[in-house]
Amino acid sequence: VSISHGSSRVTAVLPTGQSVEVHLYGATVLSWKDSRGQEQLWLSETTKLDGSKAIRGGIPLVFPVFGPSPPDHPATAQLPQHGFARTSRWEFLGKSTSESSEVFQSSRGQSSAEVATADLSVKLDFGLSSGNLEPEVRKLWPHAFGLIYSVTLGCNSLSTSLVVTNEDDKPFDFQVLFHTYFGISDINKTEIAGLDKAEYLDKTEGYAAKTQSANVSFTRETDRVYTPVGGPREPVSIVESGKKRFDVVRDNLGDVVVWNPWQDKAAGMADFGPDDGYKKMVCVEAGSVRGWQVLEPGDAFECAQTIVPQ
Ligand code: TA6
Repeated sequence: VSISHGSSRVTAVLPTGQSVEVHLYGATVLSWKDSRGQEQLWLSETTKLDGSKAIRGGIPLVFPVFGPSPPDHPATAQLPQHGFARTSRWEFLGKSTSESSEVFQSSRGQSSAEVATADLSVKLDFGLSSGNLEPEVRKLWPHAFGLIYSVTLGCNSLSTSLVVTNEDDKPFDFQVLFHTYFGISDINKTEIAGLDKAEYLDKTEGYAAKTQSANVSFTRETDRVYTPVGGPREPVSIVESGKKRFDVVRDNLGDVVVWNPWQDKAAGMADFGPDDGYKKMVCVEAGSVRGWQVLEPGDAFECAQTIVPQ
């Protein structure tokens, strides 16, 4: 496992070739490649990376509010859309590796060269707290908190997890979501499975409440907040041309947002490029965004997603 920690980016590579790259701005995963070096996420060709705007693509981290702050929630009313986590500079706290497969001892007794690669993984930890938050941001959400965001690269998976701690003397509430942009080859041949019979709010129709029947397919701008009936353990899958590409398994995250901006919205975003890039991406976002998680003083909240390529 090799780690390179440039000024703003941390990259991890497994001996089997998989790699992940995380930008310290927002602790945003920029790239996740399979053992053949094939990119599995989508990143806009015109994304900003200079801190002037959230990164468009990869896995932006949404906290403490999803979307624009709702009018009935004054505590987050002054925050930018999707909160401050994805536009703050995080600290790299370090890495840990695990080899849960048996290790073959070579005749010479050294094992590293022969380590079985079945379950090798590397976990990268990132931190953001009220203590290192920009003061003007701190004013907009004046709570004492700690965030530990972990990105775990495995031979057959990528996990992201977040631990939120309340270090204040009064409770606060929040929403959280991993805004994952999956790379696909053609949105017209892509469906989302695992949401059958799920209730959802249709953001393209004034949050109208609807129920999903069968797989989600895409023919226009799609922006929906699903609450799958099977609960977090039920995988949601990205299916392309009838073949499963990715499973997304959730831990303590009851909602799944499905988004594709389609042609006009994509063309209208300066940091979304190329304009027809909407055909090559789909956002399937594990989160807790319908309602608010309340955290009592001293308590911690943990959530995670695990993405498994099929
Ligand atoms: O996750 C879907 C969504 O809430 C859409 O409504 C759209 O706004 C998208 O997020 C991107 O938001 P952003 O602030 O990154 O442009």
